[in-house]
Amino acid sequence: MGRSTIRLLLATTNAGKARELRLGLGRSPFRVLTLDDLGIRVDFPETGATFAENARGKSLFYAGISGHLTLADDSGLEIDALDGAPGVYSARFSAPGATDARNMSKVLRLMENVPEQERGARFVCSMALSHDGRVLKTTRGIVRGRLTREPRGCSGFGYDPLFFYRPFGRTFGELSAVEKHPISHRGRALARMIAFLASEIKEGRPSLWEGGTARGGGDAPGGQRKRKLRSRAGL
Ligand code: ITT
Repeated sequence: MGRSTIRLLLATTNAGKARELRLGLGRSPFRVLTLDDLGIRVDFPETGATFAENARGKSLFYAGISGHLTLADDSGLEIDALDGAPGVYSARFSAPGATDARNMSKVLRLMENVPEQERGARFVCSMALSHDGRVLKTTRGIVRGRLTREPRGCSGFGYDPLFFYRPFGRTFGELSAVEKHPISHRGRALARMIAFLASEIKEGRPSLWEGGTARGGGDAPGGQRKRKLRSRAGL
């Protein structure tokens, strides 16, 4: 498979997310870029009431700045006993710009007197893919687990050391990236996004990636354009 010229921007400032997304896209035909690679330092203000709203806004925002096909992930932890909190506030639960350690301490404090059978929680991930002012696809992934009473393990990021995943008998903080990916909320949302991208590429639909910053090559007849796109995608 030749090296692809189709660029896909990961619209995240979170290094943990970026690592996991890169892992999941490892065998895809895209040339994966980060905001850092493009020198984009501006922050998207997340004011949405839902993960889906924030993911759409984030992907449109960075697609507009970069001109590239752009994938955004908005995600977080929803705790049953806290009526779904921290939810969309997961990253800044204890304070704006909070550390993972402080966010985990707050969760543990709030959950201190919650009995075992009421410690259910889920991670949710909404993804949105945008280009040229349009959201092309949204997907969602969820994984259920249970909150521990103290952090366990130091893999991953965010609330991973508190999130006990029963089928593996370990917290996400005790899983390797390769173990976490296929069963995680992010891995599940990404698998759906990759399936969409693969079918778009197979069909040779040009809307996703024509040109670096704008549409281009639009004068190729259908079959020729399809072949060109498939070959650019390394298929
Ligand atoms: P970007 O918006 O730049 O992508 P962010 O960290 O602000 O980065 P979100 O607003 O989507 O991203 O907040 C996600 C937070 O939810 C993240 O900071 C963690 O605290 C938590 N989270 C999401 N996915 C997680 C995971 O796989 N493991 C542990 N915690 C996770």
